[in-house]
Amino acid sequence: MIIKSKKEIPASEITDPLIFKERRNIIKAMLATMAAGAVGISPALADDNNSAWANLPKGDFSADLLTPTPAESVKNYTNYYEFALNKKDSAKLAQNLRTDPWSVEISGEVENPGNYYLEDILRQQTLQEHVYRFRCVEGWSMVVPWVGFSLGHLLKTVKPLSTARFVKFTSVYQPEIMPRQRNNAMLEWPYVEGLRIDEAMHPLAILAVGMYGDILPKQNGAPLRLVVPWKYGFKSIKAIVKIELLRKPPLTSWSQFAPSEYGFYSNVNPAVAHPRWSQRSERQLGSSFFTPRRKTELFNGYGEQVASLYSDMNLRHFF
Ligand SMILES: Nc1nc2c(c(=O)[nH]1)N[C@H]1C(S)=C(S)[C@@H](COP(=O)(O)O)O[C@H]1N2
Ligand SMILES: [Mo]
Repeated sequence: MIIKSKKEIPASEITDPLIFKERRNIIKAMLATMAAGAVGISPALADDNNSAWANLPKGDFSADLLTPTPAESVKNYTNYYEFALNKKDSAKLAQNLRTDPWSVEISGEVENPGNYYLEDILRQQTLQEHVYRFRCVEGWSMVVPWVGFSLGHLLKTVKPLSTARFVKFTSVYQPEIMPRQRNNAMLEWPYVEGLRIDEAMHPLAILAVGMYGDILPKQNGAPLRLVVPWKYGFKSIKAIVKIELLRKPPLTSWSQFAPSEYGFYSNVNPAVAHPRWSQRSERQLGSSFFTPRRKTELFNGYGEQVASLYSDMNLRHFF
């Protein structure tokens, strides 16, 4: 068994609180190994020849041809509505978030539910750099070198039951630090997102703990966020504290708030306009005033990898 639930871990093995201080070091050490080229595909995935993953590219998903957006642009232009609507303000206010210690509850339709320290999860996962395009429904985009691990790989360690059809993600609730939770502003808090189980198991779906070769800044979702590059940015939920496997689709924060604007799938699709924004093109963060807008691609350019997940769906239906 790869990770254990708390009750199965002998007291002597429970992570020492001091180890939380070591999170950055754990990640840094793994990154150093990665830079040396020693990190390949993790054994659990390599053995998995009979699953849907077998035919997909393995190992390194870095898209060499993508040029990352300057890190400063990514760090200073953030959507984090628990803190503020304004992108600069949210980047500043998020510095107050408490990310230490951090544990993630994984429960629902699984054989091994539990509450897992992030450090214990990290020690069992293979970190890789994933350079992905990222597209917000507001019409801007960026290219980010995330550092993360396969969501599907983590889910497998808790052994999903055959009844697990959907995955629900919940962000942290810290109203004393997050002003818009305190004021009940806009969304129902905490922030909730979801995926269908096959989407969650897709190798492009990752949980990120870092970016640009360092730990994740608080405003970008530290210490643990989802990244689903073929979907609009709001699906990529930040500061995850709970992952539940469910029989039914969860009600997500944005669908609940504005059902006519935000559906469950939210795959990037330039042919289907959002009621308030055309989705045909995107402004690239960090590009100059004179740079033309980029043409948005179906599935954000990841159609070759993910289109088969939706072969029975009418993509002209918004979201
Ligand atoms: N918890 C939480 N997660 C969130 C959001 C949020 O407000 N709260 N905003 C979403 C939206 S709309 C986008 S576009 C991305 C932005 O990620 P970034 O700020 O790292 O660029 O985070 C998503 N995840
Ligand atoms: Mo967004």
